[in-house]
Amino acid sequence: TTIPIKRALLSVSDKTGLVDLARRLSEHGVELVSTGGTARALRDAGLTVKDVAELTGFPEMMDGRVKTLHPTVHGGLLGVRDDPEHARAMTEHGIGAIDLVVVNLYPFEATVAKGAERDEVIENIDIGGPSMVRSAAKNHAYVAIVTDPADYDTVARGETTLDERRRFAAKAFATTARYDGAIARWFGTVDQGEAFPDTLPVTLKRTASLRYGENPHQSAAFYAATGDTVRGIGQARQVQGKELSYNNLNDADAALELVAEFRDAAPTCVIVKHANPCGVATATTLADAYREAFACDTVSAFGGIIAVNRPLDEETARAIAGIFTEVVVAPDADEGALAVFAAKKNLRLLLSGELPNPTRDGLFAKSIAGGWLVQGRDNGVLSDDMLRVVTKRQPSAQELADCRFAWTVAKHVKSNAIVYAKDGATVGIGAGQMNRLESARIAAWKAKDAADKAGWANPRTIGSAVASDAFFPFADGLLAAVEAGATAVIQPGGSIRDEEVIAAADEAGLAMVFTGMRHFRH
Ligand code: 93A
Repeated sequence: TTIPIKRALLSVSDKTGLVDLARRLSEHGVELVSTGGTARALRDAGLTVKDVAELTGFPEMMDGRVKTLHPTVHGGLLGVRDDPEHARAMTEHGIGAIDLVVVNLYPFEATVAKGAERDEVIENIDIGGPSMVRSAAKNHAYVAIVTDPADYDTVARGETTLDERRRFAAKAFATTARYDGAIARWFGTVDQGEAFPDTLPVTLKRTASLRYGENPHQSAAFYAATGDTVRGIGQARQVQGKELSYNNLNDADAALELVAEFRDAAPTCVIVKHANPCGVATATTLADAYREAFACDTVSAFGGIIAVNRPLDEETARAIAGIFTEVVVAPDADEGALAVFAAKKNLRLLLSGELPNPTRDGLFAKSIAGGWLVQGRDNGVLSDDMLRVVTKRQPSAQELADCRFAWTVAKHVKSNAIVYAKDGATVGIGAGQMNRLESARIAAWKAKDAADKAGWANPRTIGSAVASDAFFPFADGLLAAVEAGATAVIQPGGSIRDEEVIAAADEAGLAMVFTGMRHFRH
């Protein structure tokens, strides 16, 4: 399974380490084939290299859009060497085997990040590169595909083992998946504006006449979005309790959308009041998650709207039934839970079925006087590659987990949102203030108040992680979090005073991560 490299195709945008690798390969007698810029760089370094054009009999054309997309290249990558039919086809068409491909792709993300015009971004969607990466990775039984400069050393010795080639292939597909993901996201955000049709193709159906609107002097109705794929609070089934009010539906929506962020997580409970979460927690059991969520703000939880990410069980239902609760939303409920709630005639229980996908697309509309503002759903979720530690201190694993948790909750808190979290539970939430400092102070004050009420020696913000839905424009909001005892911060970054804020964080020994994504919610 160790295969000597006889011929290598090198085609890289980022030419770091290229010459060194090529030199070592040619020392092992490897024939080098390259695309235009790569070949030039190698020749400049005094190496002998064949142009892909010589292989294919076609020049690079259409501004380089078509360079390597040719059967001579892909046949050389995909041909199964041990298959007589494949071998015959290769001989018949003069296709030579390629044993190693070294590719890194057009810098799509960097082009977007530097704020390039649309045409330049489109031109930086690499087609030929990923095609070679995928062909070679599929045929890893014979071909090594290197997409990561960290693997240059491994192949520079002139041969590869099957184990190595498998590892390279997995990396290669992960690379192209990430690459396509970035492109799809770019289309999603940039092109959404252009994708809006002149008239909106939505069909709404009145499914409820509500007693009144936000206030008793306002009339109201609910129009459900129709369609097989639509899923959300509008499609939930009420199994018991008083008629839902306008505010109930609005709050239940907020609760369900937030808990849906945790659909693949451990048991999670969300308590919402006035469309803001007042407690969110993840724990080993749903009942514990409820108790933890409740502990964040025992005052506000009264008359709250609760959503959970697991079918309701009897123990959780009993805990919830302990205080006055307006609405409970769950994917499902077992017999025991249903029996507990049946005794609470007024409590509205909504079963949603499978939780909605937080990353789904869709339109979000809000009416203003004289029209509707329509935007794509805020379906942005954190991925590891978005996180950038900007402080001297790295967050610990627990801090990072709490940062992510606080961030996800903050996405669902009205701006300006500040959320303190510790051990998978919110411990202080500041919502809807007109400046960030005040939200930070209110959240800390609420945590202190909760500690006083519970008789704890210290507020739980000590040692917590804090999330901010948008960047800190000044260091003051961050300093309020420091004062409250937070040790880790997660925020989008991007303020012109980032340096000042980072310096304040370093000074206080905080670990801070930037997400590059903002979650305003108004
Ligand atoms: O424009 S492409 O999508 N069409 C191709 O056929 C093609 N083949 C390789 N881009 C293509 N490439 C990419 O060119 C590689 O992925 C690499 O990033 C880049 C190397 O070009 P050069 O050698 O000219 O610098």
